[in-house]
Amino acid sequence: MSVKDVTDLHEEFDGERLPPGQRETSKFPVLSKGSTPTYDPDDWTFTVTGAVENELSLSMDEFRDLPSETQRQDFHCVTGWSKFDCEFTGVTFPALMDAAGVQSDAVHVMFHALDGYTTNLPLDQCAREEVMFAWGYDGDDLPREHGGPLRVVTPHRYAYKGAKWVDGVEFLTEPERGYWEKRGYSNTANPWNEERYS
Ligand SMILES: Nc1nc2c(c(=O)[nH]1)N[C@H]1C(S)=C(S)[C@@H](COP(=O)(O)O)O[C@H]1N2
Ligand SMILES: [Mo]
Repeated sequence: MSVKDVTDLHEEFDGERLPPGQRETSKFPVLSKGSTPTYDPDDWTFTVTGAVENELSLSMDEFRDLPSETQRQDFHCVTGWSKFDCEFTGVTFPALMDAAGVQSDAVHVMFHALDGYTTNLPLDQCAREEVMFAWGYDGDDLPREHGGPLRVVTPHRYAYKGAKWVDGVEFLTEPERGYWEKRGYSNTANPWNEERYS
């Protein structure tokens, strides 16, 4: 299995691999606003809505049939820890955009999750190959507490931009704010500028 290494993306932000104010951990801590939500795999559907040519409603099998890949990525939590060399397997955001056909007036994206969490990003910050919908982690299924069956990863942004338990992505024609972005975390969340709070 080939693994695409994107752990050099800090160079794009003129920063060190370890962003300022972060410390490296070998553990993978769990950070959730509440408890891990339960779900029924037979009823689970992933929806793509809003400013798209084809609104999608996919089962897990259908989702896993989309083109997928494995990437080695770093993970930066706004609370100050970074974990290097995480291997995530899943569908890249650009591959999902191809499947849905994004309309020209789409400028922003809202992610929706099973626990009611939401988070937002400008479309140009999502339309990057290292933004992934991941179901695999280090060769296994993504652990439930880390967002299984499916989560978003955003190695170019603090990890609160990556919704665990994601089950919907909504293409918007104007910006909106998600759960933490309404509660004082930075809307932009660039780790190399320490954009932690707004
Ligand atoms: N659905 C959902 N996604 C979420 C969260 C959450 O509470 N619910 N917490 C976010 C925050 S603040 C962080 S730091 C990361 C933590 O991911 P981890 O628990 O896998 O380390 O998930 C993000 N995604
Ligand atoms: Mo976080």
